Amino acid sequence: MSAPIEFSATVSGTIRDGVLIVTLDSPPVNATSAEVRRGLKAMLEFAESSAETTAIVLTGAGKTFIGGADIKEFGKPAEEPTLPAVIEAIEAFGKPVVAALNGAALGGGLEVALACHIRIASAVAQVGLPEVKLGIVPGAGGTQRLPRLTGIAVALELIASGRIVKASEARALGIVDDVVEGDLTEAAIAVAKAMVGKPRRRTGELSVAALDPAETERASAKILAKARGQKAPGEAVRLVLSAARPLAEGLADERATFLALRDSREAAALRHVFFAEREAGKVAGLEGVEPRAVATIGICGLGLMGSGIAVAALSAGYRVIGLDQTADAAEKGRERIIGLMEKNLASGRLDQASFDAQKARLSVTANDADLSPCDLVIEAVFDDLAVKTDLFRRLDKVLRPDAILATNTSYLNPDEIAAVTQHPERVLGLHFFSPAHVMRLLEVVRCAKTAPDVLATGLAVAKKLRKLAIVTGVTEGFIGNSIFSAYRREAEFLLEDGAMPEEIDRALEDYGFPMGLFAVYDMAGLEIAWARRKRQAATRDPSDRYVEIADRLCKAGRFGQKAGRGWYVYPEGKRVVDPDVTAIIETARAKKGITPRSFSQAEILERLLAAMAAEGQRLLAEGIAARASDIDLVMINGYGFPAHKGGPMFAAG
Ligand code: 3H9
Repeated sequence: MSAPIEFSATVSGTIRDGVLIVTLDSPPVNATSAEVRRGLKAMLEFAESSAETTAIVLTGAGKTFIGGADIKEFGKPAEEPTLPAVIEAIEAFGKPVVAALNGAALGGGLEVALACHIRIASAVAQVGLPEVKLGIVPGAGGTQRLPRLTGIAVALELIASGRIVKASEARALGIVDDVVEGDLTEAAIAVAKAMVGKPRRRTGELSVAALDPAETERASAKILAKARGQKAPGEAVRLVLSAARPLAEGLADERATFLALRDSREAAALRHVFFAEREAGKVAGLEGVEPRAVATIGICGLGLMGSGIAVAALSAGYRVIGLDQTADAAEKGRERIIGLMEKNLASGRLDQASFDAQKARLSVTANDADLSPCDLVIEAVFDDLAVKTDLFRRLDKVLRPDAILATNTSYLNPDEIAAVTQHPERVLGLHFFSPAHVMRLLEVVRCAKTAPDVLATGLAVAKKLRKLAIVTGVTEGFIGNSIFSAYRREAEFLLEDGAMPEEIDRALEDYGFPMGLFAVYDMAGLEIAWARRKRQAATRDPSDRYVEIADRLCKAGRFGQKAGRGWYVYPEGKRVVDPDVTAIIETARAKKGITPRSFSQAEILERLLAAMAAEGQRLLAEGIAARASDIDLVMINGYGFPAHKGGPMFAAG
């Protein structure tokens, strides 16, 4: 083996048996920064002139092959050489180039691999072109080379969704040529040696059959329907569908599209979301704090929320002990949990062995003392202070002193719940969103006395549950429901001022929300919020503007979809405007002497977004949210705010 050869600070190689083994080492994810690109260019120049080098193996240091283009460089002036130029040089290279995928090959990373003359992968490798999730299309050949390996239909699905596939599936789809169980570098060297002097299979030179028009139509309609106004998926579809043309033409089109999208507001928003997610995990005051060990989780209250939490905990590998008020209720809870798991089994998300293992880790009881082995107990009982404080007093007696107690309250003050325990420092809030086994957001509530390692444990458990944890301080409704309340209040003001529910919903849906606010109310049911408003009536400041239209709807028995009517009516399941609702709104306006005026979509949006952003500012000023980007993530992941708009704080900026 030769002495190490440095091509740049991040790209180096050694020669063994005539094979130049090149390693990219640019933590954290070996992104193709300018430094890496310069190194690859220098490496090719060296390999070309080196008589000793007969072939190249390209691999990555650490657990990633190449994580993609360096997203931090986007928005800065371009530096030579460009990635497409490096990739073109790899594909055209006279000596065989083997990609040895030691880990994730994503975006520009997969594009590098696609230009290599053969791709072998370790079993842990993953490949994908996730660019659409960043509001862009692949910009270094992905839309043109991938279809040449997989056919247009598969490439369309992968590129338009950004789906990442495991090595075994990549092999089945023809993206990689082999999956290696043993030593990847050794296998790659053997492959490289065998390729010397043989004809090369250059991806760019392969032909690809155009898709038949019916299939094209069907596939693109499906993708565009999901895109909800985002540009990148549509552009990805256009580029992949036209991959049958000459490569150079396709590459030029792709590059121009990539550059235009990269500089768009949509891409900036999605980049903001990407970095916001990584930032959210960094919580002040927790540096070096070790979380407590958690193996067994108790869940109190096995209704819809508790069962969802149980399913999430079981699938993350925890033992779960469910508690409900009676043996009968506990058994019903167990059935509900198993029912949810069975759905996952039927859909293929869960295999039989995992199902059996999870079932074996679940037990239920109606006896508080049976929770004594728990390291963490999460309560998901009725959102009532007396019910929750009674439960916490009881739990405080049966749990080990180092066990953690979490409340899933949405609107109560967790400090008041913590105050009834002997050890308030072991109490925190874990506010799940329903259905808890599906929704990714988890608000982790730092109460006044929560100990740092208790908070750290909440975050560690959230990570294991594969949730996006956002730390929030205590305020009514925490981050999400505070902003949601402000948004809802503004929507009701708009309603009273003259906008109709369907106009407000259309404005929101055209903006990218999956469903308008009033349609969401109908889906969720209007009665719970009504009950809360009735409870709050006595303490409401009479000088506050109060819109009673929703109350009038409830009084008329319009509780939403379940009742067949709410803000809309639902003949044959389709949402339709109801003149009776219009009449209720008009009566309410008249009673207050309001002369309705018309609102443009832009005005509606502006008012709603401004209300959210103003409430967000309050949360920041009061230290409830640590950073604006945390607020954005809550609204995107819990309330349907379109990710490609970056969240309410980003949108306001
Ligand atoms: C692209 O390739 C365009 C091309 O088609 C065209 C070019 C011409 N750049 O996620 P983690 C940072 S677009 C810069 O926690 P993991 C991240 O911010 C790109 N930085 O690690 C974090 O920093 P910090 C297409 C990046 O092990 C740290 O790395 N590629 C990049 O859980 C660790 O990140 C993608 O979209 C990047 N590309 O997961 C893939 N990626 O520690 C994006 C990460 O300061 N990346 N960072 O907070 C991922 O999906 C995951 O990071 C990966 C590792 C699976 C690679």
